[in-house]
Amino acid sequence: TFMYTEMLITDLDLKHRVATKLMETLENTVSRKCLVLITVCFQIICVLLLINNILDLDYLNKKGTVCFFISTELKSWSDSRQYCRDRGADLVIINTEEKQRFISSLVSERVWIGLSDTENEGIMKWVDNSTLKQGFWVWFEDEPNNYGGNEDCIELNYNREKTGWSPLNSWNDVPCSEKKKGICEK
Ligand SMILES: [Ca+2]
Ligand SMILES: [Ca+2]
Ligand SMILES: [Ca+2]
Repeated sequence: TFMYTEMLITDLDLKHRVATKLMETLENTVSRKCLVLITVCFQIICVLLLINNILDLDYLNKKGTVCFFISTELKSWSDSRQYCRDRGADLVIINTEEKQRFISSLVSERVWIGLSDTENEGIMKWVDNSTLKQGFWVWFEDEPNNYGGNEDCIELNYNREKTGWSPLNSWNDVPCSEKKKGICEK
């Protein structure tokens, strides 16, 4: 009986050890598979993000690129406009506060923008023939005043010396023959 019991215990012990070993191997295999799966998933996500970024950049390049430049010569409004057009651009159209602030930050002198009332006195039109939007007023104090009955072209006057100046009150109508640089937009 003693021998039998001992053998049985030994046998049970062996079975237990074998079972434990099997379980360990199984767990190792499963966790290794999990690790491989997670790694592969991570790589796929990385590749997808990369593709997404490239597509986004491509989209932005096609849609969002706007280029501004300042003419290098002092010219009348129409000659400044021609300067821009010769370079595939036109005088700038400022139709948002954000753009007004941005353009203001670019300049440090009086410059032409693409706005005038040459055709009909008092009706301001942009170079794309659209009428100046109501509610977007960034005129300098008491402007436009059509001073002397001869002011039909609009300058942006970045007057930093004058107290109370802000980027949002800087437009003024002046004679179109005045010579100054222009802001072009491409
Ligand atoms: Ca006029
Ligand atoms: Ca005028
Ligand atoms: Ca004026």
